[in-house]
Amino acid sequence: KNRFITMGEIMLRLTPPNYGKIRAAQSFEASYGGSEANIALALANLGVDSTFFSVVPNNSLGKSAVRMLRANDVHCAPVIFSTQEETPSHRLGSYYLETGYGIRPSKVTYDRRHSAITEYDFSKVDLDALLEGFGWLHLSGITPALSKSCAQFVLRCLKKAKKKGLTVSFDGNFRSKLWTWEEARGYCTQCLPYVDVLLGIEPYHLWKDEENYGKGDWKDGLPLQPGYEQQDKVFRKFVERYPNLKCIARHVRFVHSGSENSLMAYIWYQGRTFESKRFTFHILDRVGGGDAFASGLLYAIMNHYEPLDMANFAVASSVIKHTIHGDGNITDDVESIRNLVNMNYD
Ligand code: KDG
Repeated sequence: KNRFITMGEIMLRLTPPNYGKIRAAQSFEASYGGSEANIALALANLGVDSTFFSVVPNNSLGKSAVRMLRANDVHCAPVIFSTQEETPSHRLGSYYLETGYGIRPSKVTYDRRHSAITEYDFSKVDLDALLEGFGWLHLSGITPALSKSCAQFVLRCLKKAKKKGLTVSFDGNFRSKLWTWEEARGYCTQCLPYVDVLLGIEPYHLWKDEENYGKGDWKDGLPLQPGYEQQDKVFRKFVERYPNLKCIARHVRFVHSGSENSLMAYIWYQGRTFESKRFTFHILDRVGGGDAFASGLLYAIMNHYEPLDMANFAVASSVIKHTIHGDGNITDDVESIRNLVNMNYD
């Protein structure tokens, strides 16, 4: 029943070693990442039956990306290895990550235009067949920002999944390098009626508050840090408008000095807002932290955790990811996250 499927772009990630600067790099460490792939991997690591769908070029790069997921127990049977005729640029997207250190933030440089997934004609995909047998679909606001065909496909997936009775989760995942706020807001608004579990609404927190729209404390990637009341109000507004939403989650980061930072979360579940513990820790690599949060939350919902425990588990999952190099939350088991949740922590 909990068979899980997600769809999105997987990319080659190139990172200068030892927190180096790209401008001085003489070598790059290669790994693979992409929000939805990260979630598929994290859930598989926790023992969930997890499937990934994407389009990659049928060359060594595409095959290596998929092999990495397979090595992490992700099912990749639906992945399309496209031919050069189907995707003329025949590229696997990539991104360069300059890992931040202390006060110096991480920097992502995309090299993903014309990647195979953006050039593929998704009208060829039989969605009924693709989603058959799954209980849960996860999508994000990154894929629709990639191309028109991707955007159409994501909406088709959402509608079909609802029709077939799957639980649908959606992470807003705003990427300012791919589209504008207005575009993202317009598109995501169309998705909301089909969503059960909503994440990544940080940049969208003023969606309904037209008067303040775009003027909030969200600036240059720094999130507004809401208190309980304020967050509860935002959640209520969302649910009033979209009563289909069963859970809304908000991952909040507080940046302290140096590499110290704290994370906590608010989740809306069964008509109430719950506030998680707050974890303070040092960051090793924060890329993929939001995906680890999402996968932790999804896991907790799938396993019927109590709402407060869901919020704590999701944050703890993200905290662990922040201590691991690479996008993927390579956790040993559920226990390692539970231990962190149960730790007497301040
Ligand atoms: O959440 C992590 C992602 O940002 C990273 O894997 C790259 O998917 C990516 C994107 O589009 O930013």
